[in-house]
This record gives sequence, C-alpha cells and structure tokens, in this order.
Amino acid sequence: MKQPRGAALFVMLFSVAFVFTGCGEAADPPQDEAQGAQSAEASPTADEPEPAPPECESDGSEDVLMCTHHNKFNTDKIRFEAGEATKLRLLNHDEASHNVSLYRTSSFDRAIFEGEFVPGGDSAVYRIKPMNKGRYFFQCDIHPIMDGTVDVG
Ligand SMILES: [Cu+2]
Repeated sequence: MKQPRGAALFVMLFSVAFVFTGCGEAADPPQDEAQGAQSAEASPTADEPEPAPPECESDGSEDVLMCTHHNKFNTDKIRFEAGEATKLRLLNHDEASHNVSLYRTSSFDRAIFEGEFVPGGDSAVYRIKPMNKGRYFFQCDIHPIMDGTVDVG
C-alpha cells in the first residue's frame, strides 16, 4: 500500500512541476499578446471622430471676433486699427466664464481695458476706445494662460 501511494505522489509532484515549467516557458508570448491587445484597444478611441468645434464666424457686427472653446481663445493674435474705436465680440463656447482685458505690457500689470466677464454659453460686445499704434497684450483675467498679442496699427 505504501509504495503505490508514494508513486502516485511522485507522479502528482512531477505533473505539478511540469505544469509550472510549462507556465514558465509560456510566460513570454502571452505578454506580447497583451501588448498587442492594448494597442488594438487604443486605436478605436483614436479613430473616433471628434465633435466639430462650435462655430466662430463673424456676423459682420464687430471689428474683431474672439471665441473660446476648451478654455482657449481661437487666436493668440488680434489686430486693431490705430486711432479708431474697436468693437470686439467675445463668444464663449465654454462652461466657464471668460473675459478679454488689454494690457500695456506682457507682465499684465497695467490694464488699459478690462472686459466684463462673459458667462459660459454667452457673448458680449466690448467697445474699446481708440488706441495708439503699438503692441499690446490681452488675456482672460480668470485664466491668465489664455493670452496673446494685440497689434494696433
Ligand atoms: Cu477665461
């Protein structure tokens, strides 16, 4: 009785060892498969069509149109006519409020025009007094990373 049991145990241990060895040898290929699956998973999301950006088209009522989307202005360069009043329309396509203020320098410490804040989904027309020729700077005062230059000429 003892010997057959011992043999059976030996066979079991051997099988277990074999199974482990088998797993160890097979460990590399499944990893590659997993990587392949990951990249295959990533491409459908990359191919998904992005929703069209909201429109930013002039209706002819303003001199300069600026739009916001995803907390960015549609432009980082705007231009005014020197010595003439400027109607600047701000179209806010975000949920956050934005404004446009004009500054003398890129340190944004001397505002020469401070635009009212425009709530998300709203728009406003700013009436900016005539400015002298030169380079100025604009920013959204809530999100100073939203900035750019104003060339008056
Ligand atoms: Cu803002």
